[in-house]
Amino acid sequence: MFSRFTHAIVRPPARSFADGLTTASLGAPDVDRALEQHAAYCRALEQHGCTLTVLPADDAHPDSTFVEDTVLVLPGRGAILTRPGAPSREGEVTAMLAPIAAHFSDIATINAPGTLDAGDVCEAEALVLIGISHRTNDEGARQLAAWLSTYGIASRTIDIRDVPGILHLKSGLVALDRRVAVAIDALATHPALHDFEVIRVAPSENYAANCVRVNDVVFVAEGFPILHDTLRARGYTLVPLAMQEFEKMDGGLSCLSVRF
Ligand code: CIR
Repeated sequence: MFSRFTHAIVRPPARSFADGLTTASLGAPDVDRALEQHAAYCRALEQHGCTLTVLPADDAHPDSTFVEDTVLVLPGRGAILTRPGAPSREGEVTAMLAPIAAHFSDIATINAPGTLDAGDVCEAEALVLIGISHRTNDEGARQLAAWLSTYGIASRTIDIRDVPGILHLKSGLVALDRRVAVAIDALATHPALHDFEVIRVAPSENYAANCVRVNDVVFVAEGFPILHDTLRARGYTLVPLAMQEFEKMDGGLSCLSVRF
């Protein structure tokens, strides 16, 4: 079983949120709506067992609400601060140090020339899948794999640079446990998933692949009935959440929190 989460770090979207990076053609996000959706996400984390550390919004970094990209944590063990692949996001990492240091004593870093966005890191208990993307390079993946191995955690890489429509590995693939993954078609048959049972996401619902198990439930984006029905039929209890304003900025459910 995945460890149970008792904490999460979150950061509300900044007033500058609409100035962040995006490849989506869904229009500009409404910041007030994004704040409401973020608040509902935070309430859901609290309702399902997480005490929140809420960082102040940061207008200087429009993408700073996507905290997951800045640090990878191994609950109860260590943390590694990343080196985001987009220059405009590099400065987001500094603010994570204090909240992470409050909970972890072993804190490592990804160093140049390595780059890594933790949205490219798909955790599956004692196995971690690392996406090589336009944000995470081979050197960043190598540094992460070396650090994970010090904790006895194996890793595999998946190159997503030619997979259209996803920014990070976890935009298209998540693990619900060590044996069950949710994936878009383009990733579902990747050799790195050979020992997983893969729940395929219908192409019309690709955005919903980025769901997150939080203790006894699975957080999913609202409005994707095919995946919802599939997961419910398999016995998962779902918590659908409004994510439309974050989708406009290429953000998924997982990237709004660091959970441990
Ligand atoms: C970016 O392009 O970096 C942000 N607009 C979205 C980051 C989303 N992060 C994630 O899916 N892990």
